[in-house]
Parts: sequence; C-alpha cells; structure tokens
Amino acid sequence: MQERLKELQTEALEKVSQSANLKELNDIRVSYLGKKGPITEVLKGMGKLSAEERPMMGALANEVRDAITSGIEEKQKHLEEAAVHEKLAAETIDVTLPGRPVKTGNHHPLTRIIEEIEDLFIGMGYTVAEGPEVEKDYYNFEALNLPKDHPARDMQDSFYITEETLLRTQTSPVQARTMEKHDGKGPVKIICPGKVFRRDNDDATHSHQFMQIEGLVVGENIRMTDLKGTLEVFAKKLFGEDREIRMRPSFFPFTEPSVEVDVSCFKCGGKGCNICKKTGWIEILGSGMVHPNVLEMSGFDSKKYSGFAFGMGVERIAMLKYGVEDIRHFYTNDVRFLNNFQVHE
Ligand code: FA5
Ligand code: MG
Repeated sequence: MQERLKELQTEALEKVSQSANLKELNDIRVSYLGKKGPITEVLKGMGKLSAEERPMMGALANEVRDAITSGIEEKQKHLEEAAVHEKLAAETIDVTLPGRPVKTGNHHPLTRIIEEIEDLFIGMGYTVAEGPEVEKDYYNFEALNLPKDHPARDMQDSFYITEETLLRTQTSPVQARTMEKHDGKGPVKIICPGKVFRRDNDDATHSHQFMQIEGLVVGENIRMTDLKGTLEVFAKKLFGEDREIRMRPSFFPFTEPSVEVDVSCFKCGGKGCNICKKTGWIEILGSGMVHPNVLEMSGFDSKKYSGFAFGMGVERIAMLKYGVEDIRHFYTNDVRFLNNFQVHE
C-alpha cells in the first residue's frame, strides 16, 4: 500500500509536469485527488491494516495528497504566468509602425478669406459687427438714402418677404444700425461680414446669394485719402504688391463721392478673357464717403462728422486670391474642390 501511494505520487507529479494547459491540469486534479480517485481507493483498504500501521499510512496518504496538491498549484501558477506572457506578446504594439493619417475637415475657403480680412482690419483697430439677414426695408434702403421710389433700388434686385422686410441685398444696413446705436457720438470703426441675397442671374462671377464684408469709419476729419490708404493696404496685403488695383468713379446713393475698386484679372493678367468679361479687371468692392443724409438719418451731425464706407464681395476676392474660375464652386461642396484648400497644421 505504501508503495502504491508513492507510485501514485510519482505518476501524478509526472503528469502534472507534462500538462500543457490549465484544463489538463484540472483533469489531473480531479482524477488523482477526487472522491473516485486512486488515493481514495487505496485508503479504502486501510481497514485491513493493523492499529499501528493505520496512522502511519494515514499520514503518508496525506503527505502524498499534499505533494500532489502543491505540485498542481505550482504548475498552475506557472501556466497562468505563461498565459499572461503569451497574451502580452500577442498584443504588443509596434511603436515603430507609421501612424494612419487622421482625416480632418478644413475651413471653407470663404471662411478663410473672411478670417484673414477680419484679422487685417482688427489689426487696424476695427471691431466686428453683425446684423440680420432678414432685414427691414428701412435699414436696407431708406436709412441709406434710398427712399421708396428711388430708381437706384433697381441696382439691386431684391427678394422681398413682406412689403417692409426683405433678404438684405448688401451688408450696408449694418452701417445704419451701428450708427444708430452710437447715438451721434463717434468714432465708429467696424467691419461686418455676412450673407446677402439678390435676384441676380448666376454666372461665373455672380451668385444670387453671396457674401460681403462691410466697413465703416465715422469720425472727425475722416477724408477720402483715408479711404484710399485703407483700401490700398488691404489690397496689397491680400493680393500681393504686384497685383494691379484701380479706383473708378462710381455711384451709390449712400456715398458721395463713390468709387469702385477693381483688381487685374488673375486669369489673363489684364488682357481680357471670359472671366473678366474681356475687361481685364474684376470688381471687388464699392466704397465712398458716407453721404451726409445717411449720417443725419442715423443721428450724426454731418457738419462735425464725416466717414467712409466700403462693401467688398468675399467670393470675388477668394476667386482672385486662389484663382477660382467659377463662383459656383464655392457652393456646390465638391470635396475635390474643397480639398485644394486643405491646411496642414
Ligand atoms: C454694394 O453692395 C454696396 N453696398 C457697396 C458699398 C458699401 C458701397 C459701402 C459704398 C459704401 P455692389 O452692388 O457693387 O455694392 O456690390 C459690392 C460687391 O459685391 C461687388 O463689388 C462685388 O464684389 C460683389 N457682388 C455684387 N453682386 C454680386 C453677385 N451677384 N455675386 C457675387 N458677388 C457680387
Ligand atoms: Mg458694383
């Protein structure tokens, strides 16, 4: 019996050391130490032993059982550690692999132009103002020296909502709104970017919805030369020193005198092509000295104050700056177009 127990111990430990995984190890535990296992079987024969032999055999049986148990425990620890190592090895991250590029969106070219122009004017002491897109006829026209039956209203075909409200045709109503808020006290120095709407036929340089940036400066002794200097700084900064600029006399009911500013065509360089309609120039903005009537209507004393204003077409500027041949590209959201403006930061 003693031998049989020793044999079982050797046999069990041998199997334990050969077991390759936790399941095998558990099977060994069940088969050797379980109720139906060979040790229990051997111990059943204890009844046949003498009173002196019995405790000795009992102690031996316990020793064998303990030896097997601790053998199993040790092996289990070993197998578990190995499993962890294996798992870690399988999950190793190769830090030397190049990363996958993350696709990000980017600012729309019009947003970029607006931000660039805003920065430029903020640098010159302007603040940014806003006004509603659905505007009162009063601010869009009347307060700008365009009474109801003024023929110049035809210059900007409008989308009316009611008789008194319309989609603003220009950002100039923000001039009137801002001056009103200032309560006759200067100085005023704002720019105002925003959407405007006109019943224009869409073509390469016209859209029925486009963006403008309005500028307004009101103060004492503001002169035409201040306007010219400001616009020159703006144009050179945006288009580069070598781009040609011209100021051309024009008419707006809310400015006197009025000028329009053209930039030489980016496509033909001034020779004349389909984009500039054979003129060699692309008009980017209207401007002038604020009409005394406009100052007075918004509560400013036109004897004390003078001012200049301008309204630039954002799309036209973006077209010139980026060489975009059709204004409609800005609105059709073709990613092949938009990806050209991807900024890698
Ligand atoms: C105006 O809208 C005046 N409010 C500008 C102004 C402001 C004059 C302050 C004096 C003082 P005009 O209608 O010319 O002016 O439009 C201004 C600019 O908007 C144009 O120079 C052009 O760049 C752009 N623009 C006009 N119509 C369209 C259109 N349909 N699509 C795209 N851009 C346009
Ligand atoms: Mg014009």
